[in-house]
Amino acid sequence: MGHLALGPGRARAAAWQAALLLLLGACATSGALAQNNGAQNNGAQNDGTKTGAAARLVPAFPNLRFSKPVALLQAPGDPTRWYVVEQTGRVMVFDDDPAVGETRVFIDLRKRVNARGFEAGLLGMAFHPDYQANGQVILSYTRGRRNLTSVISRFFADDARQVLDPASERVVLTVDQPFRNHNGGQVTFGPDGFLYIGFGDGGAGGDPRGNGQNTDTLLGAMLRIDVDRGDPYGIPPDNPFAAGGGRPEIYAWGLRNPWRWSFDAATGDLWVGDVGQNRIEEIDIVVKGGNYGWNVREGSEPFRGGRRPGAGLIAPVAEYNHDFGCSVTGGYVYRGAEIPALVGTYVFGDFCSGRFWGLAPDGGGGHTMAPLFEESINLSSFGEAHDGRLFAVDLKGALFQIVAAE
Ligand SMILES: [Ca+2]
Repeated sequence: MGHLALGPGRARAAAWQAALLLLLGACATSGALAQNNGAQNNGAQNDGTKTGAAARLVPAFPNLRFSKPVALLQAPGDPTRWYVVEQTGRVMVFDDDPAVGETRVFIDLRKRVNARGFEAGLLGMAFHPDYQANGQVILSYTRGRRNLTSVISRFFADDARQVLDPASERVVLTVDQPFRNHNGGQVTFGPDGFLYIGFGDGGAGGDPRGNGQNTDTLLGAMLRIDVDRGDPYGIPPDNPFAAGGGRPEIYAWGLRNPWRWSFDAATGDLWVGDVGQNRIEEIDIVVKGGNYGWNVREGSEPFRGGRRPGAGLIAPVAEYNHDFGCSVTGGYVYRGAEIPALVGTYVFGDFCSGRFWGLAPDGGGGHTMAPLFEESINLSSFGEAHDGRLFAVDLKGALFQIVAAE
């Protein structure tokens, strides 16, 4: 992540869509665009129109601006409000009304968070599934001066669920970061009630310490812990290393920087956007015990002489190279009612290029990747409403909604 690609006009869209189709064709023959089980995707037959005409992006709350927003979510049981995580250290709350003109502070951690650095700061928030009853919220942030530490902490809301109390912090888990980038940082409760945590490989470039393939470190992995049992947490008994062989918190590994990810509201599938090194951005469906290849593979290709697919490494569901962006932002499988053509399609995009794609089931167990639209935003995250509406977050401060194309 790092550079801005601004101002791609709509006139260019046709050109890059055509180029993408060429890429998909090339990928299909080389196996670079493969479905989860390693079988080849029929991307070459993609005509680019299945989802390409379905949706567009519009300003969602045009009167609101935020300070480096990186997450957007609703609280369980409350469809009337939104919460925005600002990387600079606050969480803001506002009414779900396009005309809303006011936000208020849910919690201010600016003095506790180290947000100096492109990938540091307040990075994620997860409401406990029983939030309305217990007031629990998990926050994820980086702290420290010379060296960063990733912190996963529990906080408690007031009785009216209007604010989070900064003094209520109880640290759940910390991980020292050897370098300042690739901090991952999303936290989300899964449909199984366990807390999932995404951590990057520790940073620098090329994963110099081999954290991605090392199951004795929490870096380069998706974790799954039980915050309702144990002190400060418990291990789900069916975690891959619950009985030994690696860190028991690990759910899946071989990830470089799983920045944004989600559970399909209908199926529970865990979709992860894993940010690539210099060449390939990828989307994975992450399963328990899966090894997603980093740093022996970048996407579906060997990285610096690493081994070929098939040696126990799970290939991406989809990928694109850096002709089309520089840093993938994982999204959601659309389950809303307003865009029938998009239902069941996984929507994601690129932070740098502002290009959005859809991955639609191809009927044969794989997915077909097609461009959706392109906008001049720095796509930091997506947000899913309880009713399935999908939103996009621009790190520059604004929120957008994905709506049906006219
Ligand atoms: Ca991978």
